[in-house]
Amino acid sequence: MSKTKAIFAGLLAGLLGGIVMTTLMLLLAAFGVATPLVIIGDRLSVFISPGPFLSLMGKVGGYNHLKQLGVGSTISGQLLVVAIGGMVFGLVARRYPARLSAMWTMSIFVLLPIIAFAIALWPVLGTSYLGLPIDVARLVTLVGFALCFFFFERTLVASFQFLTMRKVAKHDYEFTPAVGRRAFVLSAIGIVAAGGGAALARKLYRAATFSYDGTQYKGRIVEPITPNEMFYCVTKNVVDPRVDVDLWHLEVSGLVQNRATWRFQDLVDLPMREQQTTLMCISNGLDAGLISNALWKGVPLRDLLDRAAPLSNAARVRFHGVDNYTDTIPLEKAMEPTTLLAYEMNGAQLPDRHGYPLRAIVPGYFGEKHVKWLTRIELTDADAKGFYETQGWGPDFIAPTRSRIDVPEYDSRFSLGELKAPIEIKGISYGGDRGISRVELSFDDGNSWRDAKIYYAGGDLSWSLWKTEWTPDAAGDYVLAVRATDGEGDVQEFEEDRGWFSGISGLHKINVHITA
Ligand SMILES: Nc1nc2c(c(=O)[nH]1)N[C@H]1C(S)=C(S)[C@@H](COP(=O)(O)O)O[C@H]1N2
Ligand SMILES: [Mo]
Repeated sequence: MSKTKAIFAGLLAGLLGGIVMTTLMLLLAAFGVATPLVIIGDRLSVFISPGPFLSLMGKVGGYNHLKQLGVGSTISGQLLVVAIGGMVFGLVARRYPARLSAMWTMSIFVLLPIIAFAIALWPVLGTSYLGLPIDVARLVTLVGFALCFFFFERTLVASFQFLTMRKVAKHDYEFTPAVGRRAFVLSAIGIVAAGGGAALARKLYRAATFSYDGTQYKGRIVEPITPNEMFYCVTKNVVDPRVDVDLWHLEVSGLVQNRATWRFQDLVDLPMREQQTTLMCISNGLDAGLISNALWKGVPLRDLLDRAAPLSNAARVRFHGVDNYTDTIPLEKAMEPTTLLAYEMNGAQLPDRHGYPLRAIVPGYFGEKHVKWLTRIELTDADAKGFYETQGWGPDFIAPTRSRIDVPEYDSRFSLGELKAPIEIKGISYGGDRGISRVELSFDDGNSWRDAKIYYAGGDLSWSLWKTEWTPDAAGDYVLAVRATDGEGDVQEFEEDRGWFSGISGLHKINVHITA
């Protein structure tokens, strides 16, 4: 067999193996099993600090595009690696035909990758989009890896042997035309497998988070309680979990005297608490809508922690989602009666995208801490860090007081001659878990202020809605600004000492143009 033929056969066999393996990964993903296609991205993203992360996101056109780019490059990278691997394999097999033995190829192409992937991806192996407990999920993920690598290895070896086998018939010709025909057969198989993969990819794309990740709630439509379908949404996932509650459980572990696991029904049977709480993403801009308010029903976390009896060195609580998202809160915050494990949202079962069957509600802390699809609560020491915290967000995760003008829109125009009534100004103010005691409006860019009317007071944990009427005296360009005072008497302002990645503070302003 010539060198060229060995390389060519290896390349083709490797590519076919890669296509079969990728299709199998997509199939596993469709069943909620974690595959390298997404968890490599999860593993890597904690190493990208917020600055580069935001600029990368800006360059590719948003979080959704970044995720697509992530999966796309993982698939391409995977195919590139197997193509090169196939060529090297071709050359080695030509030199040392004995190396084609199953023992040898299995070790190189199955065992070795399993070990390498298990080590490199260890922290994210316990991911399950079906909601399996973390330790079971880790095993299932590894079995999935093994299956994928096994199919790769068998396809590679079988295709290579098929391409390079000698004809035992009369003419012992090696390359043409037989190998051409065989290559054709293999390519056809490859195209069929790739077609199957593409169909699965389309199905997964439709189920993916691209259609709703980044949903905002703002403007004229804002009501005191955000309807579930309109509640803002942020997820790190390409495809969100759809938890099977029969497979799922909640673990309480770490620095506790009594470890425990809870079935869903046992949690629901505990004394419950219902409260309105507003959530806001740490990345929410002054004029943006990554903020919403809902009525949550659930169990105070304290009730579970009391039973678990935290050890004296426990200082933080780490929440784990089934999607391998984690975040931490101080133990004192976890013990507040308003820190909940919620299973209902606005009177309905928690929707899938908002964390079914159970999520954390941590009033006054940024959305990041309200871990969805919760499956483990771990008591840890003071140094524990969460997903975004490891990236470098924070260190402050307590929401500053924020207000937004929802009506009128930025750059609105009104003509004095046509105005039949005063202009209505409306919006929201949010004071973390401190509540809102006062809202003021300015029509001269913050030089003078006058009170607005709070027409919906949401309580300490949720936003308040306010409005006022404005009759401009003269034509001109106006800058409207809003500021609130929280329940502790602190007036909303730009906080100079708040770090770059601890959420923005300051006042929302809009331009309004008044003509004669
Ligand atoms: N398990 C899990 N929980 C999570 C996230 C996630 O990606 N996975 N995203 C967090 C972020 S960044 C925010 S802002 C809130 C958003 O909650 P919502 O989508 O229900 O509004 O959930 C948080 N909890
Ligand atoms: Mo967020």
